[in-house]
Amino acid sequence: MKVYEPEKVRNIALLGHSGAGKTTLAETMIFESGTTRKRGNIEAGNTLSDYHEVEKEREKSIYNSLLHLDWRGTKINLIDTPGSTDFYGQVAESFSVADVAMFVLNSEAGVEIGTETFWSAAEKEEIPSMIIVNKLDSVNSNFQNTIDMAKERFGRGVVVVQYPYSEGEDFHAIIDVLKMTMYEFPENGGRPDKLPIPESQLAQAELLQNELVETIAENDETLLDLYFENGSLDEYQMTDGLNMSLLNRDIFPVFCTCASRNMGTGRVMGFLGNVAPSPLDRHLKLSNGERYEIDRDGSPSFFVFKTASESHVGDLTYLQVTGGSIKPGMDMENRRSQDTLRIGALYLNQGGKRVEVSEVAAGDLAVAVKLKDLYSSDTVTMKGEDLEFAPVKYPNTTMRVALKLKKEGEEDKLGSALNQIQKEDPSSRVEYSQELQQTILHGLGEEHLNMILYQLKERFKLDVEFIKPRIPYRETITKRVESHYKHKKQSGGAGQFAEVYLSIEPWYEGMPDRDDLNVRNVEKIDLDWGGTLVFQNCIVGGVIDNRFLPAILKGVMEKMGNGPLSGCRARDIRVSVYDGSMHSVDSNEAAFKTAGLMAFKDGFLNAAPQLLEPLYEVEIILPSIYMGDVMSDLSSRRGQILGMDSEGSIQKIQAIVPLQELDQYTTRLKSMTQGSATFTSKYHDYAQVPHDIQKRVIEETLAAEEA
Ligand SMILES: Nc1nc2c(ncn2[C@@H]2O[C@H](COP(=O)(O)OP(=O)(O)OP(=O)(O)O)[C@@H](O)[C@H]2O)c(=O)[nH]1
Ligand SMILES: [Mg+2]
Repeated sequence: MKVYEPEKVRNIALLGHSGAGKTTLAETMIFESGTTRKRGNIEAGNTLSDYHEVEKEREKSIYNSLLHLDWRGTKINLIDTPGSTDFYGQVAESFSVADVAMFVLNSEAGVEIGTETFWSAAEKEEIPSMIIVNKLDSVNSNFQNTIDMAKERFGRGVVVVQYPYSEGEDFHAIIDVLKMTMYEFPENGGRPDKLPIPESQLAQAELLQNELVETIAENDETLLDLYFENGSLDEYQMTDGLNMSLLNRDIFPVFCTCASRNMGTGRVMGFLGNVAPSPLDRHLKLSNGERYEIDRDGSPSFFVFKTASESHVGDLTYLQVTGGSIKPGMDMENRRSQDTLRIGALYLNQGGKRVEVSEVAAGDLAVAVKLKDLYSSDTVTMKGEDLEFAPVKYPNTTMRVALKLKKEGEEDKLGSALNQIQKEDPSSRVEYSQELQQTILHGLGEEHLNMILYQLKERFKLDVEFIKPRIPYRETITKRVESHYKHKKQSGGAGQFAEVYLSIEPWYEGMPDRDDLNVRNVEKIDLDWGGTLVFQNCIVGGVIDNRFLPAILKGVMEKMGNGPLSGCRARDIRVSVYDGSMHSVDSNEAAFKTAGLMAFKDGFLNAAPQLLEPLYEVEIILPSIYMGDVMSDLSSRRGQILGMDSEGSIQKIQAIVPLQELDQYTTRLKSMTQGSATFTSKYHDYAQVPHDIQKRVIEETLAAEEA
């Protein structure tokens, strides 16, 4: 296998809504380039890209996969991504290394939500983007509608390079207004005949060509001058202009394919080879925000954009070479851990198949095996160098479940399985919550979480199920009380004695000092679980020794961590110790701790205690037609609307919703909006729960404690 120089490499991410035909398109491109002899398809479960059993079973992509082909001396790397937004993590990885985002649109449906979501992301990452309109052979194909939608959503930069001569079952030819040629395909696709554009189509083709030329010229002054001088641009000038406009995201050129019948991919690959940017035209981002240019002559380095593992092979590290070239046997250093690692075998992946190579040069993508302790987003350089690339931007999780083992004794096995899953899929997150006594799994939606459950069961052979995660409620009080406790024990030898008087009140930032008490010392404690405890020493006349105050605080803190009301953590309280007594022999720290704890507990329960629940700030993006349903559902979830915003037919809602009401919300939202809405949430604050819910929660918690 030859070493491809960076100018001969194209890194392309295939993106778009589920079912648009990305995997089929990748398969067809690789076949048409002559890189493989057989063309698989989704229905037969034999594509190069969807090689995982679960992908074959479900007939859709779940993991991103790396493929490559050679088109007339240019190596085109394809990263086929899943279209479901539940697998956004997989898409995010492709953004780290893609120089072109190739959006595949289903001509039956136009711009769908997955496409829209990933388009915005590609826009943020400033990745040059192009559009393939696929499925032009399907009965309901509507090219014009697809283009209109794309222009409406993505702007004037969307320009037609190709359009179908006819669509639906009769689809067999594409008119190309850059080449001013018609490509006519044989019955079963493959290499087309190049024909002059038919008379009946000339006017339309010229109109579209003008639009293309004008858009190109608009973005380049030299070309604009030439355009005014000659009234047109030749093909080479257009190609140059296209390259620049593509790079600057001024143009999103549109091509046509019928992936399942092998029509149109040759021209797309030609465009990628001749016009699309190479890694040298683009820059990578460093973690310090600066730009980095891929350097063929520089010191060897690479960036890890994905990790996986396979049963017979072990760890797989997906990487982009960012400097020089790398070869087996080289000793390099992981910048994060500063561990030395020796490069072993290097491969080019064709989905699950691999071809071994002896060298990979800057710009290119490859897979290394058996490199230990490399994580996605790691930078690897030669010893002691100072280089660190910006990490992959994984999306925030939107849904959580608790994991429950059905068999006891498998906790360690579950722990290491979850570690492995998180390593390979950083868009999932696992935490063991001491507070909730549950293992909580966070993900991007039901499909994502179910896929993790599937892995736990099938790959790691664990008998687990999902259960409802508990809510981290908090407790507080709503009025001031005075409380007194005398701890006295006389059993056999030494006795125990401690007496304290506490004043307990709700605390808030900026509350006035107690001028009725002689405040001698104030301790403000930021609690680990959020909120504050203010502890004041207001003892007069030394009725309690100073040395016993920390013990009283200890008692209070213990009860704060295991709230008097329901066992949840307490917050935002001011406790003033203002009186008490001690005994010269029987008083000790343990006695004062108990007295403090008991006085606090009694007082708390008399101070109109209140349960608090976590609120989340959610942002929902949805097509306007579903506004009514989503809004009334939000109000049934005790949601409080903060604002609404609209952009075209897309609406944005911001609201505050209790965490308790967000259980399964991702799924509900999808079903209400036919999968067209997305949402993100982040912790906002704690607030009082309504009385009826407080009653129920306390009963439930106490019942659970008893059980
Ligand atoms: N009629 C027609 N069907 C197609 C075409 N391309 C793909 N298909 C079919 O559309 C379905 C979805 O194709 P995929 O290639 O799996 O789509 P995808 O974009 O990879 O979907 P995800 O992996 O779920 O994101 C399959 O049944 C394909 O056979 C096409 O050009 N015409
Ligand atoms: Mg796919």
